[in-house]
Amino acid sequence: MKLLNEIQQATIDGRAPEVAQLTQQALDEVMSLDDIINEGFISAMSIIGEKFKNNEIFVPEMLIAARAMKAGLKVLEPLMLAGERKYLGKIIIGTVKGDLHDIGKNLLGMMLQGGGYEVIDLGVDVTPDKFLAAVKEHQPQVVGLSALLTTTMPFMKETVKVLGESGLRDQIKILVGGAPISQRFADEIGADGYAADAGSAVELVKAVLS
Ligand code: B1M
Repeated sequence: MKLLNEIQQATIDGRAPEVAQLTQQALDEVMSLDDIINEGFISAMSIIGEKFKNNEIFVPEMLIAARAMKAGLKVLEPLMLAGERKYLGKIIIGTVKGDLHDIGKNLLGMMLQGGGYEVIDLGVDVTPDKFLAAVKEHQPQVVGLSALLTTTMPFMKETVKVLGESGLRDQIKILVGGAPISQRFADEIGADGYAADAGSAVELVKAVLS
């Protein structure tokens, strides 16, 4: 699809205003949110990630592409957030300690909100203690941890451990996700579930709360 290719290329090139404009055009042409996100943005980020791995681009270009993707997501946000206001449950989300990647986590938050859940987003670089304090304060049913770096995966494990030792573990379900995370890792660290993408995370939340 030509327009989705254009969104992908403009995201890779970091042309934020154009990404926003093309995203609006895609919505006007009644393209689905899933197609715009998957074929426009996420595919662009995969290409960016490959280029970075191969030393064809460096951190600034990655950052500029990320900003362009955010500009596109901003256009989609009102549609993703539209829906039920009577919440189905409360979820705390955050990117674990040492990790500053927030695009996937933000997408997760928007999809969960669109799915009818109240979302408390703790942001990035969230320490295990901060997760614990938030659980005590907000008493959610679910905690969603995101990690994009292999070097920050141990903090996901640490967070599960700290929540486990808190005496509150049986009141919450801990779900994990992010590019380097797998079901096997989730099992190893004692999480209650793993989702490969934001869409499946909403399904997973539904399943663990049912
Ligand atoms: Co970074 N980065 N980055 N980066 N970056 C990756 C992750 C990398 C794979 C690139 C590569 O080498 N190919 C690599 C990690 C390698 C590794 O650990 N194995 C990497 C690296 C090395 C780094 C730095 C160390 C680079 C450096 O400084 N030398 C540095 C680390 C900074 C830090 O965090 N301390 C760094 C920095 C950055 C930027 C700041 C420039 C920028 C982030 C901007 C931002 O987020 N605000 C950035 C970007 C953009 C990327 C890539 C290109 C794209 C990430 C992204 O946004 N993807 C990434 C390569 C890649 O992933 N292909 C890369 C799109 C997003 C929608 O997908 O986040 O995977 P994702 O989320 C998905 C799913 O994973 C899932 O749902 C989402 C949507 O469906 N999901 C969950 C995510 N969290 C979930 C939680 C759940 C459930 C599902 O809970 C229930």
